[in-house]
Amino acid sequence: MAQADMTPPEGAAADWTVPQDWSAYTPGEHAMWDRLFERQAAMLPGRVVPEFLEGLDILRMARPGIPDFAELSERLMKRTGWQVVAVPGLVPDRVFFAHLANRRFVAGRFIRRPEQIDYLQEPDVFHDVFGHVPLLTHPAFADYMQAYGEGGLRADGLGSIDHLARLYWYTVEFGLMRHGDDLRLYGAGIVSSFGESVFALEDASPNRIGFDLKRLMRTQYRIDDYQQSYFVIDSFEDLLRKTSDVDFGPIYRELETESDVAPDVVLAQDRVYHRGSQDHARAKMPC
Ligand code: HBI
Ligand code: FE
Repeated sequence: MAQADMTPPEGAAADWTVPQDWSAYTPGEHAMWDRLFERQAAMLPGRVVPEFLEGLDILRMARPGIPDFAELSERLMKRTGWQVVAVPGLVPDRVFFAHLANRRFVAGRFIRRPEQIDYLQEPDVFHDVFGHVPLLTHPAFADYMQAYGEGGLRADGLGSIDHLARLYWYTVEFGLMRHGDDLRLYGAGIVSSFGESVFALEDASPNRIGFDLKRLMRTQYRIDDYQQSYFVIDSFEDLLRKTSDVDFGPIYRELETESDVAPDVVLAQDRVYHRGSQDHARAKMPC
């Protein structure tokens, strides 16, 4: 994220928010949302954590069309004090952290075009609102997201955003959770993607490794393809416990002296749920 350009774009407020302007969406845009929603709603039951489906119900997200952020915020505010605000796209890290620290989730207002249905670089309204917002109805996860924002503002002051961003990446975006003897999805980057919702749980290629805070913050990640490792938490309460009464300062200092871990590696100390073949990544490598 280029931090130099902290001036908000034309039409955005000082905190980079813009009106969602819900009435400006076209029927084609609403139809794109419905197509993406129906595909995920049909395949997630049995794959996603129950808390996600409960969040969809609480927020009445099954209704047709792109949700109105004001309506989502009204329901969210009552549950966990969160609201959803519209932004033009990726915002500078500090702006992002400040919104999270104040229980405001920033969501892109644009929706992908048909030719982008299975992959786009910037988070659109389907990734942000379908992927991220339902779990904000869960108290422990809502607290975790606010703590991440507060931690991000501190990390920015320490020059440690890159290490902290890995925590967000391997939990909020691509996290898995234990569910009895099985695993379930909860990461927004997974649940908003048809292909990765299958790959992350069922494919033999990626590693699935038990959550360990420091180990995870050493681990690099890919932004251009399915993940080569997924990390597994026991519950949102456990994730919150393991990250909230922790002084990150000493961890950041230790991380400066330790080498990064490549995305495909399994370490001796890892709690291994599945040791991946990495066939998917190998097939993608230039020969
Ligand atoms: N901006 N709109 C938006 N959405 C994000 O998820 C986001 C962002 N800016 C920065 C960012 N994420 C990450 O780089 C931080 O976790 C560091
Ligand atoms: Fe996201």
